[in-house]
Amino acid sequence: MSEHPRLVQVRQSILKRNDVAARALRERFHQAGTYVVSLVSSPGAGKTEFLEKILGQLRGTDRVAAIVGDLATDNDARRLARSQAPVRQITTGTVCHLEAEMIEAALEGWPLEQLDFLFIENVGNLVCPSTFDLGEDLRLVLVSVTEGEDKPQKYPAIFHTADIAIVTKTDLATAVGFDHQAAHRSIQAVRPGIEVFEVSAKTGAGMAPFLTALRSRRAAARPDRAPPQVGAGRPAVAHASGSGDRPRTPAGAGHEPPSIEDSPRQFGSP
Ligand SMILES: Nc1nc2c(ncn2[C@@H]2O[C@H](COP(=O)(O)OP(=O)(O)OP(=O)(O)O)[C@@H](O)[C@H]2O)c(=O)[nH]1
Ligand SMILES: [Mg+2]
Repeated sequence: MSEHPRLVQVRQSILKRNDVAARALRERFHQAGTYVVSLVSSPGAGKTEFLEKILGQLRGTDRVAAIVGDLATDNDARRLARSQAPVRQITTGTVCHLEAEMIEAALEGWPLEQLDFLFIENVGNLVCPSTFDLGEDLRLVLVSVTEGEDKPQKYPAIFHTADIAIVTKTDLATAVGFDHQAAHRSIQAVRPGIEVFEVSAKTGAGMAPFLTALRSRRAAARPDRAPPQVGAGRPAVAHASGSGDRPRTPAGAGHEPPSIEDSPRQFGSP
């Protein structure tokens, strides 16, 4: 008997296990009232830079925290911690994506109910993360102007599972001859109707409309939670949330067993 059927079975089993864990996370996030947003993109598209700006701008009014995944190093957690928000790093070793059980482990000891927003930066990869539901409410897929306009059509799976597309590094658009209309056509061809924002985390352009949309999405998903009071924001620690209205469809990417640190490195106090 060839090995192929066995491999398929193992992948299905891993994905089913992830879906069970993600469902539990989503329920937990709902109960806690925490709105959870994940960020996916190719390596270097600007997730950390964008998230650092988001954390910095939301901190004054909302209780925010972040979890960041990378194969190695805690560089991104250190960068995000400059926002003064609590941040935890997951180091995945050889695993090219985050999984729900990794998020569950990283949440250990974090009082989710004290968080308005929890952000999860996935490992930089346009393929593997699409398969794994993390229990998030909202998935952002980022594509930078330097990557070319046709990335959505080349990597459709990640766009299929995303709720909002973000075109990043717009300050470089002219220098690289970025074709905005072609990029939007490419995104809409893969995910018709998806909301798209163009931002530059470097200059701050486009951040305000995105943050307004983010708050609206949270208000719609957590109608029982009063909007946070200005000045009440405190970097409490958190668990995540998820809406469940858009399942993350497994695609069967390659996989190795997760290797999360026993105690994820944390920056900032809960
Ligand atoms: N000019 C410009 N550079 C940016 C912008 N956003 C990010 N960069 C730069 O692009 C590089 C990669 O940005 P990161 O935020 O580290 O990208 P990332 O997606 O988090 O990367 P990984 O975590 O490795 O996948 C860095 O040198 C950033 O300074 C932007 O809006 N404009
Ligand atoms: Mg990063």
